[in-house]
Amino acid sequence: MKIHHLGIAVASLPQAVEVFSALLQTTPCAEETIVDQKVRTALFQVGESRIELLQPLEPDSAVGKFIAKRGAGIHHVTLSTPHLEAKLRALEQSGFRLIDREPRVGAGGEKIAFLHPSSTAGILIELVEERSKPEGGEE
Ligand code: CMX
Repeated sequence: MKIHHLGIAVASLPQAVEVFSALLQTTPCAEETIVDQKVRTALFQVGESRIELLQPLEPDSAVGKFIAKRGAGIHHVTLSTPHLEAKLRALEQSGFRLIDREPRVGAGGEKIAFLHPSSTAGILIELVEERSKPEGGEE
């Protein structure tokens, strides 16, 4: 697997975008509201990986509750894998606790699923299905 992105919970997306734009000397490659997850996101490309800033749209949301309990900071680590369904079955067999038993659609229309932090050393892990590269071309 590869590190696809790190998700960082922030209280204010505009403020965090300003900080990370200055730090990385670039602008976000994508911004998106994910209604289902109750977040607004900004994505920065960092080498082969990415940093995803997440601002909750509501206090009663996964990211809103996280900030209230723990403050802003790293919210999840996302790993990319081929064949997500098969990976979920294998992880479940190995004793990992799945939040999503089946993949769902996440940012950018990608297939994603979360593993519960209680079975992954306290870190929320998101899995995303690796997109196949176009034949003969770069990603
Ligand atoms: N990382 C590590 N631990 C976390 C966590 C996180 N991101 N979010 C919650 N927890 C911990 C809490 O600290 C709490 O621990 P304690 O019991 O020790 O206090 C425990 O999990 C329960 O927390 P909670 O606030 O009661 O939250 P819930 O149980 O309702 O939900 C979770 C927790 C992980 C199941 C839920 O947040 C979830 O389903 N997350 C997956 C979806 C998601 O995070 N979406 C936002 C990102 C969307 C995107 O990137 O597109």
